[in-house]
Amino acid sequence: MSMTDCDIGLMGLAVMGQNLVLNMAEQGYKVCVYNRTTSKVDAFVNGDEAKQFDIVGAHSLSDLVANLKRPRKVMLMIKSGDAVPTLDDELYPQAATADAVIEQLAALLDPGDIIIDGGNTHFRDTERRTKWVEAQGLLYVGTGVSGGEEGARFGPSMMPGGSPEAWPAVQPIFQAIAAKVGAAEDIPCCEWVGPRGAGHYVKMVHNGIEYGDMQLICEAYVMLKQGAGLSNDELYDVFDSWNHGELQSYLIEISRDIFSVKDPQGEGYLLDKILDSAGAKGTGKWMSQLALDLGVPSTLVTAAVYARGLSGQKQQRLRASQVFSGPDTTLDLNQFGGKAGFIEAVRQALYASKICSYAQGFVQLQAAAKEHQWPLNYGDCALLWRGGCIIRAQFLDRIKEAFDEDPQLENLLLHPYFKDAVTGHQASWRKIVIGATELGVAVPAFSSALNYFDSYRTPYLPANLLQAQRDYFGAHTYQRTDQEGTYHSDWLHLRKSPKT
Ligand code: NBP
Repeated sequence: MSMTDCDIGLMGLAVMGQNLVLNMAEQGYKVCVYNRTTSKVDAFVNGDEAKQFDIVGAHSLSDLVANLKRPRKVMLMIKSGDAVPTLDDELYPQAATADAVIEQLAALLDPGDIIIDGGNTHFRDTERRTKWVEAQGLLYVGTGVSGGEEGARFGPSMMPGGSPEAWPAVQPIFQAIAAKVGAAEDIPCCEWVGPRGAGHYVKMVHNGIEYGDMQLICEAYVMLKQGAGLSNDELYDVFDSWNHGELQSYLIEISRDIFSVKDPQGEGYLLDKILDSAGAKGTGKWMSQLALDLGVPSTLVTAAVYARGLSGQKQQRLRASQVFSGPDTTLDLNQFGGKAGFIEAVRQALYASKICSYAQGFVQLQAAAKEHQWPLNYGDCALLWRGGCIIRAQFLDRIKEAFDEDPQLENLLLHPYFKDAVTGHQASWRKIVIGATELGVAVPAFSSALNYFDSYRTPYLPANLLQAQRDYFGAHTYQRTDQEGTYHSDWLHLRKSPKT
């Protein structure tokens, strides 16, 4: 018999769903759960952890709906997007699957009820679904959820967007389960992001920034390892000290920990036994694709996506390594003031590059907000990432302060704090990129960040020649520096006759 007293329903009892339910239950909410494979419902509800709470199992979507208080709230934590997602819905069967679930649910719900998608959904799907669900008289929330299993259980970062009228109804639950930051640990890493797909866009940018952070840390690692021959024990100490300074972050912390782990199956360290071939689930690629669409240079995430792609071409790399050899040289650490100076230079290169990466992420968010008419609050976005999620870091407080001071800040690099940091670290950053080039060690993200910085900060780029070329072969026209208007020249007739 239906009780109609559950605060929220959740469909999708895999890792994320189960842990979110336990988190909600621990916060005092009564949750009704359902899963496509219904045996998982009973297994979960009767499991050791869930048994301690008042969690109700449902064996059909209609049972799930029947158990909920009004306005009903049903959260989906189901697979969204396959391993190689594409933006084309016809080639993207999981999107169609989620659409089918949403259609079934919509038929069971009443006006004012709320469908919530907590998966890693492409924002275009969320834009489209919000409109469709609203047209059925219902409300829709597409929320980013970050922090993996641990975050879901003890406090994720949450980035909700969709129908604004849904926010007051979901806010208490979301903010109760979200990670908390601040001196009193009372500021939830969950705030309304904006209409339609805004929440999933912010989550995608979070993931893209995560790609950049991870790649930058890997480049710092390879430079310390191959440039100065640091052992895993030394790397542990370096990362531990970095984690007490301006680089303090979850990713530095877990990297430090990784350097300490011995291989449970034999001699040496586990890290040294791991194949250097990286996987990806596609959100980094989405961010790169959308940056290209917007015409904004999010080069760090793109470099990171390509770096993963090249790492995956292990057999090709092995074959090429038989054909080519890099420079036969070692780094002269004296130019950095010795080993300690070199380690500090790598740290500075990492921090300066990281600032560029975040600057790019926020520029992309600003461009997307303009295109899609989302009134985004960038300081809040930084706050949402301050705790619970993979890119959580002290540094995000500085970003929040920067956007609180100037909500229209054009580029983070222009804020005095980041300007001083990049200016102060610039010399070391250049030396590390030069050192990597001399050594023949690829640092695509360090150098991409530096190239972005140099392109951004210069009043002159060689695009005058580019425009001339375009006008020469395609009559694409150009503008002049000394006069208003649009010009085209007959370059063939104006040119100097070539020597015959
Ligand atoms: P998965 O992404 O592995 O999805 C498994 C769940 O989806 C199961 O409950 C499964 O039901 C259900 N499902 C599938 Br598959 N196809 C379905 C369909 N056609 N109809 C109904 N249900 C279907 O689980 P997860 O790793 O817990 O992630 C859940 C969501 O959260 C995903 O969108 C993911 O991208 C996102 N996310 C994950 C993480 C993370 O760290 N894992 C972090 C942040 C966000 P079944 O039991 O019947 O197969």
